[in-house]
Amino acid sequence: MAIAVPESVGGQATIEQQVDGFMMRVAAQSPGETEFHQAVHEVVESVMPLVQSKKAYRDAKVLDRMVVPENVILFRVVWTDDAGQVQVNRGYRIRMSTVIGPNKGGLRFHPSVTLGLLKFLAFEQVFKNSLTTLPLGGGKGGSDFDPKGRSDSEVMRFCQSFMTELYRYIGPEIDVPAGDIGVGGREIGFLFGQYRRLTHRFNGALTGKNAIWGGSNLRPEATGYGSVYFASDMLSTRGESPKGKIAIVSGSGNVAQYTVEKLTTLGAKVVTMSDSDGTIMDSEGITAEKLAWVMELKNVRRGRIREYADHFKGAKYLAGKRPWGVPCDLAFPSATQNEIDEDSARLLVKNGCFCVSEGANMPSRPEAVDVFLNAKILYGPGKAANAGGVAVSGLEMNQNAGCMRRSRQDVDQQLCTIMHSIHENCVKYGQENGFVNYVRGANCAGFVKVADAMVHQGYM
Ligand code: NDP
Ligand code: 2IT
Repeated sequence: MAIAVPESVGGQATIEQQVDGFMMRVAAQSPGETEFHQAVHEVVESVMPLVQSKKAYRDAKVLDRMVVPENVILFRVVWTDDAGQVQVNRGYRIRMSTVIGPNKGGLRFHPSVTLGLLKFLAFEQVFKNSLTTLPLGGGKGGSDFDPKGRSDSEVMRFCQSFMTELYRYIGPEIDVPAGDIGVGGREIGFLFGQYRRLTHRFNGALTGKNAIWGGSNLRPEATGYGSVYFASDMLSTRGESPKGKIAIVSGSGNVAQYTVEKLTTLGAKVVTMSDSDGTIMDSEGITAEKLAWVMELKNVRRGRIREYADHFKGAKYLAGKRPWGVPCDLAFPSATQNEIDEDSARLLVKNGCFCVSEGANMPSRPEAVDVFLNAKILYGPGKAANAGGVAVSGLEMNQNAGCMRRSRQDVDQQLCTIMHSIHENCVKYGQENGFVNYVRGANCAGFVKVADAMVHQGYM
């Protein structure tokens, strides 16, 4: 049956009607891509008043253009497993926007990866990258390949096959992938090796490289550290700091690990980490020594977080549970999208949590976001709070282009400066009678730069 879809969002309609009309069209154009619709809805709700107030944005149809990728690459990845069996996966790269710089964004290897999931991530990335203050466009890619339980040789063969197609589409001035879920230092190494072999070039076509072959100091730490710096900035608006606070963290991968590290250094006590099977709760706190054990468990032995509770006797393992029921002051969702639903958000607020900083991309469902905003707690959405990772990727590109290397202190200083600037921009655009709505702030601040660049560069 044909769907009646409004052609335009102009006229006398209210902002809400305009948002609904726009979303009907997006849903009709991209059926079934629920995470993409969710991400678009959140941005459109924030920016529609800006669009309606500026004729140049309406005339140039900036919003209609932003929800259609510039280009999508979908390819077959064939490889053989250790048993000699042929395996077939799907590979993707979504080139969402190049209006303020080359496409930039991570690669995700996870069985849940689909075109729609990557479109949500690529869409978010455009605004996040705009917020970093650096000249970075937006993109995202990945595969439904599941690295869990695979040997290093299987991961290498998969990465080589993946890059054998992708290499034609990337490059330092074109599109620069990096890591995300399931893609860390090991995978970037295999991907870069194959890129170099196929192109006969050593350049900055990927970020997140090892520091001994072109990577930036502090890139592994950047997302987690940045999320804590952003939380500190939010806390400082209420005369508070992480020191002495109880924090919960979800996930136990790259972002979670360095979030725990920075929080602990700043004097907070972190009492949880998790993976897709369950959560560990350690009421004595995950100290630097315990975190070093977790890093060895996850990054070297590639084990499961439940082993923490066997090793550290005071800790409990909550099988099948997420951390949100554990009382805390600060929460750092750092695992995956939609990991906080409405009930979890209510529980967090009820138990006294007053600051949420999102290391993950879109970890809170829209109803959970409403709970945080209505409770007027400090809520930093992913596209602002986790922008430190891509920001240091931007610095890595810059170091590669200039054949130079910045010190750890220098990169940390720049990361702090960038996170402060993102925070300031969110405050500038998100003020609501003394309360800062960081969702609106991040969406509007990220949007304006991209929309202005689209107007300047003509219709394309
Ligand atoms: P990792 O692969 O290193 O770690 C992911 C962690 O999240 C693991 O503990 C994993 O558990 C858990 N997880 C993944 N999927 C699920 C799921 N469906 N349900 C429950 N837990 C899950 O990834 P990163 O740490 O790099 O990424 C974490 C989040 O941060 C993602 O949302 C990513 O998009 C975002 N992000 C990452 C950046 C980066 O620089 N790496 C930058 C900005 C954002 P398990 O082992 O069981 O799968
Ligand atoms: O979601 C993200 O910002 C990332 N996965 C990092 C992207 C990057 O290019 O460093």
